[in-house]
Amino acid sequence: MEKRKSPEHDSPPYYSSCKKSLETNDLSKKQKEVGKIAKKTSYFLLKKCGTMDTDFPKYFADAESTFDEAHFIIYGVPYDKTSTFRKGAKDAPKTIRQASWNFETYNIKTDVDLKDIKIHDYGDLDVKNNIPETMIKKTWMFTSKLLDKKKFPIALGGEHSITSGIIKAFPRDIAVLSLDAHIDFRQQYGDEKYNHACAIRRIAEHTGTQNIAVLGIRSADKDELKDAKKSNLLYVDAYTIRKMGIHHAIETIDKHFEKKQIYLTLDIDVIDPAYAPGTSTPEPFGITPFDVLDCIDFFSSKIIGFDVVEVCPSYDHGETSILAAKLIRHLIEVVWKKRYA
Ligand SMILES: [Mn+2]
Repeated sequence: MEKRKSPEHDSPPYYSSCKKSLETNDLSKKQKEVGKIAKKTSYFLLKKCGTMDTDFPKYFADAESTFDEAHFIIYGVPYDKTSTFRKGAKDAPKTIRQASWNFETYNIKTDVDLKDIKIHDYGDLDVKNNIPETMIKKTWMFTSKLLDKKKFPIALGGEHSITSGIIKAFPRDIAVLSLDAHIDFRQQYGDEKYNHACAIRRIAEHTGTQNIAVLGIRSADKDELKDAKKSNLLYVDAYTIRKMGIHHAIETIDKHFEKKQIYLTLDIDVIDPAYAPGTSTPEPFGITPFDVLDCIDFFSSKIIGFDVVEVCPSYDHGETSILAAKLIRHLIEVVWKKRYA
C-alpha cells in the first residue's frame, strides 16, 4: 500500500489536529477488487447495499486514481452538528458513494466515460464530533492543501456549514454560486454563528456579498431577507425561475459575476422534495434536476470547486443520494471536458 506523502509546506497552527485525515492511504488492492466486483454486478449490489454494507466499495465509483495523479479529489465532510430539523447529513458521504456504483461509466448526455478521468476519493475528514469552528478549520486547511497541489476539490457534505470552511481556502475575489431553497443569511441562529442557516453570511465574510449569488430560494426569515436586500445579495427565487425560466436566472447571474471563476455549492434541498426528499430541511416548490444540470453546463468552464450538501439518508429511500451522485459525475465530466480533455 502506497503511503501518501505528507504536505510539504509550513504547518498551520491547527495542522496537527487534522493530521490523521491528511494521511489517508490510496486505494488498497482489496478495495480495488471489491470495486471490480461491484462494477460487474452493480445493480445487484446496489439493491443489497443495505445488507451488504461491509462488502461495498468504500470509494466513489471510478475514482481509482492515486492522490498524486488525480485532477479531481473527492472528500467527505461528515458533519451535521448544527442541523436543526432533521439530523443525519453526516451519513451522506457514505450513501452518495454507494449510490455512485449504480451508473454506467459512460454518460450519454456528456459523451464522456468517467474511466478516462483521473479522480481520487480521499475518504472522509475526521470532523464528525468536532465543534463547528474546528470542523471549519480542518475543512479549510484540507482544501488549501488541495488547491496548493492544483487539485479540483469536490466535497461531500455534511450540512451546509462546511462550505464556509472550503471557501476560506480560495482567494477572496472568486464568485460563489449557491443553489439552495434557503437564503442562509442569518447573522447567527440561536447563539450559533456557524449554524447551517448562516452559511452564506459566513461565506460573505470571505468573499463579500457582491461575489455571491443564491439561486432557487423559497424560504427566509423576514428580517433575514430584508438584510439580504440591503446588503445587495443577488438571489433569484424559485417562483421567479418558474415564471421566467432557468436560463433567465443563469443569464442574470452570469452578468453579475462577469468573468469571475465560480465555486458552486449545491444544497440538495434546492431541488423539489418530490425529486430529493432525503434532505435536512425540505421545502416544497423547488427547481428540477434538469435546472441544476443547465446551471452546471452553463458555468462549466468557470467552475473551480464543488460541494453537495444536506443530503440526509435517514429520510431517503436512496433517490436523493442517487441524484447527488449523478450530479457529481455530471459535473466532473463537463468540467473535465472544458479544462483537461
Ligand atoms: Mn437549504
